[in-house]
Amino acid sequence: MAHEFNRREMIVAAGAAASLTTLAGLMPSRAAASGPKEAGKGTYTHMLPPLPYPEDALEPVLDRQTVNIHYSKHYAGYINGLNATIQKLAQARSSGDFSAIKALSRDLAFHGSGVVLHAIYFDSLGPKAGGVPGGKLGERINKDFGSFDTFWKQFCAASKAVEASGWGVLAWEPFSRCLMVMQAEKHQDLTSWGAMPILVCDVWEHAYYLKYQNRRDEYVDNFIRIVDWQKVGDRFDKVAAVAPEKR
Ligand code: MN3
Repeated sequence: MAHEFNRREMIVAAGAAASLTTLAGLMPSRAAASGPKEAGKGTYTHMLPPLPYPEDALEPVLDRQTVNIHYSKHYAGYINGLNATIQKLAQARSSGDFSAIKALSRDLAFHGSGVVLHAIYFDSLGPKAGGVPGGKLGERINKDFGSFDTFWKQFCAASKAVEASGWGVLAWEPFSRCLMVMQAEKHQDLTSWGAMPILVCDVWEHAYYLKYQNRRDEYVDNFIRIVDWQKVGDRFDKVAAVAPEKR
């Protein structure tokens, strides 16, 4: 369900949003169509896109209530937080008062990364899940990891071992032109600059606790049953195509 923004929230600044617009190539099509929207000269806002499948489409791996709360409360909360942060940064530029810049920079990274990762998470899942990736993504996984099974073992191990709240991440790293399995603590920590996530596993407790309680490993082991590899492959094709040539 869409988050309603008031006029105050709609006024955001271009400078901070610019870093996110560079991620347009890896964002899901619905999210890209939903945000950021230009709201006047130099202003942008992010909107919560519609969930691309029914809330019960991921059962039995993820129950309807988990998907509902995760999407309409947590994901929407990060969008709200990002828009508020961008607005505060615009106000700081207008007033010349940058006394809160350290906290605002942290909020920009936290909420901005939260928005990107949740967009990719929900757009990578669906009822047409299962199997293994084909196409260029399948070829690339075999090249960079040896086999799909080896890749998936590393992805699951990384996801399970995240300290506290965070993510398992499969990312295209354009500088080295290779796929990488990474961890993210919170949303923004432990990244490698330039890496573009194409598949992410949310291991914050809000993603699984209603159904799995403390059994994060069981949730991660079941995650493969709801990954839509066609969507992940399409995202890989986009980011690999726009990446710079190897030096
Ligand atoms: Mn989450």
